[in-house]
This record gives sequence, C-alpha cells and structure tokens, in this order.
Amino acid sequence: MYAIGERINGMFRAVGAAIREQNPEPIQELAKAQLDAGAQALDVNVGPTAEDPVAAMAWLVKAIREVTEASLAIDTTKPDVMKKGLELAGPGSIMNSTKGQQEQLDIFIPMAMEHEATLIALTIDENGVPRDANGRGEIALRVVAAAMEKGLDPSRVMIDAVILPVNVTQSTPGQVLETIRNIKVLSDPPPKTVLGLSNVSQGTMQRELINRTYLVMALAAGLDAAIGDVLDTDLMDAMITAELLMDRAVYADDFLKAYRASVQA
Ligand code: THG
Repeated sequence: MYAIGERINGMFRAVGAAIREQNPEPIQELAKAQLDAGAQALDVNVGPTAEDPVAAMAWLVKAIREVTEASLAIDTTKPDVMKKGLELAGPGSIMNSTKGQQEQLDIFIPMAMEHEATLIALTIDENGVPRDANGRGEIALRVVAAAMEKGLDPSRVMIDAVILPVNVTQSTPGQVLETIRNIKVLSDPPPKTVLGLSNVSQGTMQRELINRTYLVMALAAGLDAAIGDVLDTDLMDAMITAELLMDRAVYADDFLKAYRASVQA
C-alpha cells in the first residue's frame, strides 16, 4: 500500500506556528521522520488559517525540498495554490484534491497532465458527499470519464470515497468499503483508490484503534493508498501485516523489517 504521511498540515498547531514564523526546522523534521517511518509521499497542506496560502505553500514546499526529493501530495482546493505547489515540487507529485463537479475537473485534469502529476478526486460534487456507495460510484464514474476524455490515463487518477467520522455517520465506513470494491471495475486499467484515514476517528476515543482497524478493512477491500499517521508504529505494523495476509508480500520471519527496508528511500 502506498502510504502518504499526513502530518505536514497547518491544522496541527506546531505546523501552523512554524508556517507563520517561517521556521523550517519542525517541518523538515516531520518530513524526515515520516519518510523514515515508511511514508512514500508527504501530504502538504497549509491549513485553514494561512493568510496568503500561495506564499505559505511556496515556503512549505521549498523547506521540504531542502531535505528530500520524495513525492509530495499538494493538498489544497485552490487552483493557484496547487499550481505553485506543483511548480516547486516538480514532476511525480500528487494533486490532493479536486471535487467531482465538471468545472473543477476542467481545471485540475489539464493541470495534472501539464505537471505529470497523479490526481486525487473526491467523490463530492455540488450536492455534497453522497449518502451511499451508489452516489459515490456515480461521481467516480464521472471523474474517470472526464479523465479519459481529456487524455489522462485512469491509472493516474486516485478516487477518494470520502470517509467521515464514525461518530457522525455510522453507515459511512461500510459504504466507503463498498465504493472501493466497485471502483475496481469502472475502467481498464481502473483508477487507484485513496482515503484520508484519520477522518474516520475524528472526535472519537480510541482513535488509533479505529484508524488501524479500518485501514485493515479498507486494505482488504482493495484500497491502494492512504493518507494517515505513518508515525503510528502500530498502524504501520497492521498495514504491513495485512499486505502479507493479502499475499502481496512474501512471508519471512522478519517480514516487518523486510517491508520497511523495501520502502526506505
Ligand atoms: N482526503 C484527502 N485529503 C485529505 C483528507 C481526506 N487531507 C486532509 C485530511 N483529509 C487528511 N489529513 C488529516 C490530518 C489530521 C487529521 C485528520 C486528517 C486529524 N487532526 C487532528 C484532529 O482533527 O483531531 C488535529 C490534532 C491537533 O490539532 O494536533 O485528525 O479525507 N484526499
């Protein structure tokens, strides 16, 4: 599974403060720690409070690029912030994310092609987040059709079926799993699937247990990638073990160590 570290997000108080004070060290430490923990890409989000989000994204990406060339997932809904992030991060980046309405796809799909990026698309449109797997599947189909029409290979599209906190809508985790299974038959090759895992446990007790259990369930349903807390060793151990049990890695007595060595940059 492709693990994307979630921690460089202005939503976290220490990261928000580092952005405001233009103090690169906490950001660079988080970048290195997440890569050491097995992240294959780093989510980069300036957070809700940045005054000048374009400038904040530019500063963040430059700070990260001083310590690593790892893939970055530029996390913003704003086209100008996305463009700046992609220009500074370079090819092989992930665009996180676009919504499924046509006007958004018309902007972000060509941008993905221009910057040789992978595009995350949320199953959200002008009517919000659909209630069930059917509604999510309809938006996913619209995204894949738009990508093919514009010449972006579906394998460079990742569909995010939008997981919500389990204490808000308890039916959502199951509907999202069904969506993940359905997306595999949308096109050939199919799009990839991704989730913002930590959303599932926001506002709950036992956050790590909920995240870890749901990751294993989603992985078994075919989830390809997750944005999550890669610094949570138990979460990563569960992910690695689930991959083994899905026959995606060869058993060895030291399979945890072997997996970690295989993803280390
Ligand atoms: N899909 C996609 N991208 C996403 C999300 C998604 N990006 C943002 C988010 N959702 C994924 N990242 C996080 C990061 C942190 C938390 C949840 C998701 C989180 N933060 C603590 C909280 O809210 O309780 C903050 C704690 C603190 O302030 O220290 O849980 O779904 N494509």
